[in-house]
Amino acid sequence: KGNKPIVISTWKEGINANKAAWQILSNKGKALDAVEAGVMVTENSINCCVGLGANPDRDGIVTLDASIMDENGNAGCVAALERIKHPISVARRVMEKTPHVMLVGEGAQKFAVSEGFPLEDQKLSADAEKAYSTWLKTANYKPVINIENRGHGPFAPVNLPDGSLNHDTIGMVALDAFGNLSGSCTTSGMGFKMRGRVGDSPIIGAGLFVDNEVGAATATGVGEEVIKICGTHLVVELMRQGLSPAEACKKAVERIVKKDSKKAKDNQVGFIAINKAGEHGAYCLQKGFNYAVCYANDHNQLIDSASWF
Ligand code: SD4
Repeated sequence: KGNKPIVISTWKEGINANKAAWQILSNKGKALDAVEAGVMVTENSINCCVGLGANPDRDGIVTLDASIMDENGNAGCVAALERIKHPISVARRVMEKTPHVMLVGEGAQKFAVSEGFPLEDQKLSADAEKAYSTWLKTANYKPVINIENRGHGPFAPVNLPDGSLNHDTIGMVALDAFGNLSGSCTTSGMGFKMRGRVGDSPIIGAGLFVDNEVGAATATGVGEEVIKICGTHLVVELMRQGLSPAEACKKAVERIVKKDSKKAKDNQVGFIAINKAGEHGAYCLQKGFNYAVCYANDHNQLIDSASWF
């Protein structure tokens, strides 16, 4: 009862990202190209949590994390990348053009520039500037649950030029017409994070994992919690043992709860997954997480994830 091709991605912004991915998948394109083009849409839009318009770290600097994986188990990642618009494409270049998996900070930026990526302005977007100056008043660091669905800044949702309120860190996984799986994940990380902090999104097996024999998964939410259980690797391994995507995501969330149920109550983590048959599923800690599922021209739909709490 699965679908092929299929693409799914995190949060409401996933709808727009899926459209770009579907364009490729529906024309017999590769899942790898689809997951790159898909999340580039989000990197290009002004939003709190992805791309150069996103919230900065505590020092006021936007630093970006991204990862990509193809059907052969190849992977590329960048972390703490500054002033580059499309970290997902730099991650892909790391995968395809270097003997390495991950480049960080200055070295990642240098590599991006050498590959022809333009060095963008350091300036914060107007929305991020506003959110940052509000944050500076208290300089209180506490991740806000479902921030991606509330808009800009951790305190008050702000209407964006396009009238939309929903923005996100984006993770995307896809199965193409040839039955191959790929995935991508890109983010500015937690808003107002410590300088140098890296989350789960650029870490293979944490924010993203693809195994072409079994399935693919990506994560969103408090990256520290995802890293500590090797979240998406766990989801894929659970699918290998026969669990459905939704069951596997639930088990991974359960692992987080079991470790520290008190802490889990205050955090959001969400997983989404697809398997080789094109079935999809999700699970999260707190209500309010959703994901976009697309497997036909007229089927690109936002689905509310079931939650532990
Ligand atoms: C991080 N997981 O840097 C990312 C943030 C995120 O929804 O996904 N927010 O921890």
